[in-house]
Order: sequence, then structure tokens, then C-alpha cells
Amino acid sequence: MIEIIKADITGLHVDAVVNAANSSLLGGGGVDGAIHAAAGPALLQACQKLDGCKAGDVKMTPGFELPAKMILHTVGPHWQGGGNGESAVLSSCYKKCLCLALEEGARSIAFPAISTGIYGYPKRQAAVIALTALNRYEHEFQSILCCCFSDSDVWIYQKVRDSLSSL
Ligand code: AR6
Repeated sequence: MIEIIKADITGLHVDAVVNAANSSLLGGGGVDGAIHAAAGPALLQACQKLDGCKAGDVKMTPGFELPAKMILHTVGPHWQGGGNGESAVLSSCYKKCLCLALEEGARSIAFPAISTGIYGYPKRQAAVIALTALNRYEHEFQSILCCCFSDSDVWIYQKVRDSLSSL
């Protein structure tokens, strides 16, 4: 089941939470900063051993002090106008996180709206990519949460879900 919720992703009791990281994996602002703050300093130590992460790829750590068992750190694209392969990179983030979560036995997973904050991806276009990727894996998980951080983001996701389901 895919649910669209408004929440702070750091408080969710799921098997896996996804972090919208940068390629250093050494922390940052936005959801990345919130996850590092909530998971505690052991997360940074674990990330230092991962040798970074390419855009569109994913690396995993334990959840440390988060309620989630694991954190899947993915690196979304910087929005550069859309002609630089951004949609393929964003789609890859979702697919690789879902595949790795399945391999690791996760039954529930929560995603933030990757790339739509500091990286500037247009929210509606990003939600189309997110929900298209998530729909394909809906039956592989007990629960897939689209964790929005504002009412307006929830509204965008709901609108996009409605438009995709009427196709
Ligand atoms: N829970 C859920 N969603 C959140 C939270 C939270 N606690 N905090 C922010 N969001 P962003 P990006 C939403 O900027 O665009 C970092 O510095 C936010 O409202 O966190 O992929 C990294 O290190 C937005 O909808 O990630 C990178 O340098 C979404 O999360 C860079 O930012 C993503 O916004 C990555 O930028």
C-alpha cells in the first residue's frame, strides 16, 4: 500500500527510511541534516566508511538512534532545467532504494520528496517520477510511505496520484 503522509521522517517506525543525501554522504541540511541529528554521531562515522555515493545510486547504514532499522542514503539530481538527465537520475534513486530495501528484507519504507528542496527539482514533476516508480513496487511491500513535509506537498502528491490512476 502506498500512503501519502505529512510527517518528520526521522520519527517514523518503518524498516527503512530514505535519506536525500549529497554525494559526500557526510551530512548537510534539509532532511539529511534532520536524519543525522536524530540518528546520532554514529551515523556520520558509518557514512565516512562508505566512500561517498554517485547521483542516482544508494548506500545503506543502520538506523542507529532512529526508530527505523536502516537508512538508505540516495543522492538525487540537482535541477538544471530538465535537459541534463535529471528525470532518469531521480527515477534511479527510487528504484535502487526499493531494490536494496527488498534485498535487505524491508517490508516498510518511507521516502522524502528527493531533490525537491535544496536541489530545486520542480515538485509536481518529481512527484510523477516518485509515484510512477513506487507504483511498480506497491505489492512487494506492506507499506510504502511518501513522507511529505508540508500540507502543500501532500496536496501535490495526492493530485499526481489521482492523475496517474486515471490514465
Ligand atoms: N522529514 C521529511 N521531509 C523533510 C524533512 C524531514 N525531517 N526535512 C526536509 N524535508 P532536501 P534535496 C523535505 O533539501 O532537495 C542536503 O543538504 C523537504 O521539505 O532535504 O534532495 C543534502 O546534504 C523537501 O520536500 O533534499 C544535499 O546537499 C525534501 O525533504 C541536499 O540537501 C527534500 O529536500 C539534497 O537536496
